[in-house]
Amino acid sequence: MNGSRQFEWLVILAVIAFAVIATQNAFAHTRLKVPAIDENNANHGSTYNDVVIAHGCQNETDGASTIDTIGTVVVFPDGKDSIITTKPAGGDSSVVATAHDGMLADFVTNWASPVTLIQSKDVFELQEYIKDSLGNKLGFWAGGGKLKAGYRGLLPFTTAGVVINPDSCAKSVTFVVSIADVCEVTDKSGFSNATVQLWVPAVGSNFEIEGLHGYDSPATLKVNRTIAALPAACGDGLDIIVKPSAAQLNRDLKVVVDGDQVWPK
Ligand SMILES: [Cu+2]
Repeated sequence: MNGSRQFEWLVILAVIAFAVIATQNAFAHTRLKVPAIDENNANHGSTYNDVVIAHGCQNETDGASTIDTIGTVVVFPDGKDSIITTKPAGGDSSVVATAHDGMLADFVTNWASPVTLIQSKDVFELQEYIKDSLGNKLGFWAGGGKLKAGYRGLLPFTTAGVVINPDSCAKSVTFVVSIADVCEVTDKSGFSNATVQLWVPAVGSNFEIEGLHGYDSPATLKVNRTIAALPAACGDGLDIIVKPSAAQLNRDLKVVVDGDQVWPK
């Protein structure tokens, strides 16, 4: 290999190395450890999963994620007033989703109580369910103690079996999961990259501030159709996306201890 050839190879390797690092940074957000599962009808929590807290909050001096996380709040769409959209399955990502004028039951037959906590004090001392008025477990919060900046935190839970409506054209159903990693307890006016990391879809709730790290970049759980074949009339089928309503987030994305709301203040 002559000198200029060698140089070309070095440049190519450097570009690849940079791309790998850039990609890792791009994915260094709070997400679910298992972001895609198969549909299934298991009753008592079927898929073992973790919320992965990837980094702490950012200090105001150099913007590095050096601030410890003191708690986290996780909420799934309740499926009642959720925002449902559809896209042709496997289509290119530039296709705009179509609003679905109907219920979640059109695509998922058993969505009610998606979350079961796994007891753990590995990261935080306390953990508690977030429930709707019927007692359905829509999410959870964990807090007390802290996750040191520079470490990752795994918060274990299971999701209930999800059954896709066999008569529907749904090829997959993606549930958008809203998460707040709290570094300092504030009210909304105190939300900043130094106090909270909000992984929340932009649906008009109190928890989205344009420009903050994680803006409109929520975690997701994709459930793939694997039981009933797609009806022939469906063609390639549809990918369904389910986001929580703003009203649900304003109601459910919070920490309540012994009847007192602790976060946001
Ligand atoms: Cu991030």
